Amino acid sequence: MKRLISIYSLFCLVLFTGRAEDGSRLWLRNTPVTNLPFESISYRGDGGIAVQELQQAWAGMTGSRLPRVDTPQANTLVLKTEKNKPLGKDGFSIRTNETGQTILTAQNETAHLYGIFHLLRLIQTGHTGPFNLTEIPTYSIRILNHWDNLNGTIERGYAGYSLWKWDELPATLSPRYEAYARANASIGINATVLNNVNANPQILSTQYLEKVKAIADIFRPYGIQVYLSVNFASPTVLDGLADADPLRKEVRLWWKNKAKEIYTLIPDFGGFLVKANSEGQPGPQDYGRTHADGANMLAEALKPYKGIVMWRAFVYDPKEPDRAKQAYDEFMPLDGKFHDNVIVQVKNGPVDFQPREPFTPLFGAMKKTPVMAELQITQEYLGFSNHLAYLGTMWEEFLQADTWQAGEGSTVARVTDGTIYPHKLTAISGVANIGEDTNWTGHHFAQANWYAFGRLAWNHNLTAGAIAGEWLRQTFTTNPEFVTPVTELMLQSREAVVNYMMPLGLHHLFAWGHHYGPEPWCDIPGARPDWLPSYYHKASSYGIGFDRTHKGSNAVAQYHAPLSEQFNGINTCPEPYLLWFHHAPWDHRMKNGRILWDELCYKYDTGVQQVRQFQKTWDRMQPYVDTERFLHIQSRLRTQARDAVWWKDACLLYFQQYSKRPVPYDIERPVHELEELKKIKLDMTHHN
Ligand code: GCW
Repeated sequence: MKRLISIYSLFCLVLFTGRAEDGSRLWLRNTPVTNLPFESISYRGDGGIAVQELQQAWAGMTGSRLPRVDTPQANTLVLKTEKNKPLGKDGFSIRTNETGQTILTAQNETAHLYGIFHLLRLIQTGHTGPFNLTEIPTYSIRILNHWDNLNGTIERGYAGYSLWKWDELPATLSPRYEAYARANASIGINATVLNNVNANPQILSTQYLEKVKAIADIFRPYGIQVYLSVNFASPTVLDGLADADPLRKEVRLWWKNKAKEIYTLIPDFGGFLVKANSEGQPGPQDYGRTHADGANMLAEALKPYKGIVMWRAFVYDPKEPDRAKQAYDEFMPLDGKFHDNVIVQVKNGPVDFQPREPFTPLFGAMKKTPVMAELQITQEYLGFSNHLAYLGTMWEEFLQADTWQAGEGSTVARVTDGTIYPHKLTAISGVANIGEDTNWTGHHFAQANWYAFGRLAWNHNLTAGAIAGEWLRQTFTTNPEFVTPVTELMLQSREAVVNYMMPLGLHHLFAWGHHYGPEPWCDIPGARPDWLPSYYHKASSYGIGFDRTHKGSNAVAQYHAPLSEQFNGINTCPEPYLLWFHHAPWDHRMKNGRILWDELCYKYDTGVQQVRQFQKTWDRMQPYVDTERFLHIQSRLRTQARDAVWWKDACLLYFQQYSKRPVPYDIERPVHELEELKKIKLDMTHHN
């Protein structure tokens, strides 16, 4: 009965509102607007995909088409294609002239499409012109990395199964492939890696390449280039070669032939992404060769077709006393040894996508080899798709971090975008949070992270706040009563996660197996030490934190002056990174006068209070949001609030055994028993 009623109410909802508010339309809602900047459009030929998209949006906004005129009049939107070197491949300009015409100039169809989506974004966020702007993207490759497996599961995916229906392809084409391409093009994303970096060699089999081709054909009009993750041992698995030694002739030939086969099917194929000699994946080191040997072999195979290799620097070894140092130690000696169609892909932080990490010191330090950042959009370590955590602020903090490698102002943004080191190859990647859930990302607010990644990849100088505001206006409403408080909520949300999970530079306190809840006590006999929380927090009766100073692992020395010394000094180290770089005594005096233990308690409590505040803010937003999305988000915030208390209690009760100090009396008392929390075992294998 209950089920019947809910089906009935859903039916009514659809009947009265016209559509279910299930989030499927993302930020592309084409909400009706009254004041439109043009009345007609003029273009050559058939106008291509740009005009098609504009007309579709126009129909949504006005219920009719934008009339085409042969001779531009006042209030005509004119699409102009012209050779214009400064605009580059993807750039465009939009100018309203004296006669009231709006001229959208670009070199090709895809750039026109970007221009159209830009205009639509402006219109949907309340701009009516006149326009006078030029947009040239910061990075030439703006790419998503899907960690999607061929069996339909997604590693660290929290929005259901994979969008790619490998079993049905190439015969059956899901309509979501095109919807996906459109959404990405709307924010300037121009490339995607379809499969997991823990790559199944089968992706390179002829059978799968035909499936890949079918997807690539759908993406092409939207300017999305397809890449694949490849398994370094593919020649042995697929064709029985004796080994995959990158210096052996047969192996090199195998890759050349494979590249030829791929490009015959997909002439604009992007290239390979490779995880090698990392977490058990095969790689050139299996044969005593270097990462450069491996990458260069693949680069050579792809070169004739202008393909590129994205070679990951995510490497660590249990033998290393400090995991955070290894990528730098392994890759710095190879600087300059890679072919020019190789780019080294480096995670933002030196450990692994934690709620907060300092930037990986390879940024800026590798000068002769192009380096690209890998960000994680999926919230592996930030509450999956249960927690509202807007990552725009995290990425802004990272991109604007000063590496000092070429003097002050050598921000991560500027050492990767070709400004400081003039590499032609520039790119940025984000591990996708997209799955087959109707709303694409599980949590409605997780759409904002996909959106923010695209916008920052297009322009890394945009602020997290501006992006959040843009996204909210398009996704919910332009009403400032809603936009102002919810932007504020979004801007605080990542810091809230840091506070209730791992404040003051703590990291990797996550439960074994999944990375959702806390298990700072976790100890599995025989387990790799660098997979256990105690390796990172090192709590003792003296204090807490990882000593990476000159007296400890000396990871600080991988940073350029003055950062190395700044991080090295316990009183000069920025407090958000204190326990990342220092094993500090419990009574260490913080800048606000509190001792470390007390400050830790206040931070955890602040995190909990912040989420409680988010709940209050959200409840006040009910009048501005459709019921469906309102309730969904409200429910997830409740989960987040409970989880925040779980994190606080688990960490404080556990660490208190070492600090032997009381939780400051003016904050809320723990409500759980440590022993009870230790018993929680989540089965996250079926989280999907
Ligand atoms: O973040 C860790 C994840 C692994 C992942 C690995 C990587 C794809 O826990 O699931 O594997 O990093 O980035 O290679």
